[in-house]
Amino acid sequence: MPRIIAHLDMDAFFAAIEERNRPRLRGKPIVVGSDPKGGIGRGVVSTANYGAREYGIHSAMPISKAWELSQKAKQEGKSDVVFLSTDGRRYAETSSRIMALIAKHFDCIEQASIDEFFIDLSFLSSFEEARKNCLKLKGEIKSKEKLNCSIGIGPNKLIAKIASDFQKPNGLTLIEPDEVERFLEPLAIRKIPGIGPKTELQLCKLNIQNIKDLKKLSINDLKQLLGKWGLSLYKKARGEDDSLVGEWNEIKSIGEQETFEKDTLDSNYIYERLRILSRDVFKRFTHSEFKNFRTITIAVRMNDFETKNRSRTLDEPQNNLAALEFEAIKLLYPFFDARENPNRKPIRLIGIRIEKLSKK
Ligand code: TTP
Ligand code: MG
Repeated sequence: MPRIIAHLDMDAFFAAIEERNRPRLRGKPIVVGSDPKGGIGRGVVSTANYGAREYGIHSAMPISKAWELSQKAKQEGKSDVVFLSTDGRRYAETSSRIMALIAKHFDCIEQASIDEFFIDLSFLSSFEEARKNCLKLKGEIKSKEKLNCSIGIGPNKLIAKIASDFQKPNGLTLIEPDEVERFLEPLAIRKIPGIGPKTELQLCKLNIQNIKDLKKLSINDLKQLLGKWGLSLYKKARGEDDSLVGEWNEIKSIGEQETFEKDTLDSNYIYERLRILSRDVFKRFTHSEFKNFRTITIAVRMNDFETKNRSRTLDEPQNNLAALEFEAIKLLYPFFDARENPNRKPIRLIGIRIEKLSKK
């Protein structure tokens, strides 16, 4: 019996919630993210709705760039972009309500991020039944939450996830086992979860653009090129994935980051910001289901965007703020001298996160 797995991903999630809550914004291009400050703002875009995406604006783009694109569109006589700040609490509340709604109908679910969910539908008799159930679920989310989502259905989590992205927004894509190969081969390698800009570049150099090209590499080629990740990629290119719903992407870290108003090497200021971020992270940790953490990681981005992550894993699990602050500050020291920052580049952003979280 083949498994039947669905992946549900909300459309333009943060922006769609804002649009729903403020009827005056209906139909307008919306960007949710940092304050653009008339073009000199320094953060990034969290998300853009589909109207704003038509202007070329997308997640993780510098907010100043999004501003520039919005001004260009305005000059061309197109609608003005509405810029909004993020309201994490409201998005998390909506996310939990959606989770509860899915859980009312299905037992085996995994929340993979704030706006995506896997559902194991193998108990249904056919893919056709799965499609009907998913259409019903989409309808229910629409009527209760006034939000659209896209769903992919396939024989495993990998195919379901790639399929949910295939006809966004408001799509439903069903890939049966005998269609997997034909579905995957023409797709760009970037569509495989886990292939980021780095792997993409490495493969691009070998003239590999789509999944069909990728399948020309043997297990050994891929192992040599990418190590252990190469082995897993070999399977993914063939649409294979045995992981169970509930196994992927459990919350693995809790983190916060901040882009400074001005690039700086003022150590007092940076230590103070790190302390505040540590407290925010700790607060989220104490409200989470986790009892301990073992790894502390800081991220430091310089003015030229060079970014370094530095981690320390403790021998014993910890649960107190002092340990978090102490380790974070130790990791930060070397960025004020030649060890981590020989050219004394000013710092643009710092981040801190805790990992290896445990519930006991
Ligand atoms: P996504 O599902 O990646 O994006 P989306 O829901 O906005 O758009 P779509 O799925 O229709 O393509 O991410 C879910 C939310 O997570 C998104 O609304 C905002 C947030 N997010 C960020 O804050 N930064 C990011 O870089 C990304 C990718 C998402
Ligand atoms: Mg989404």
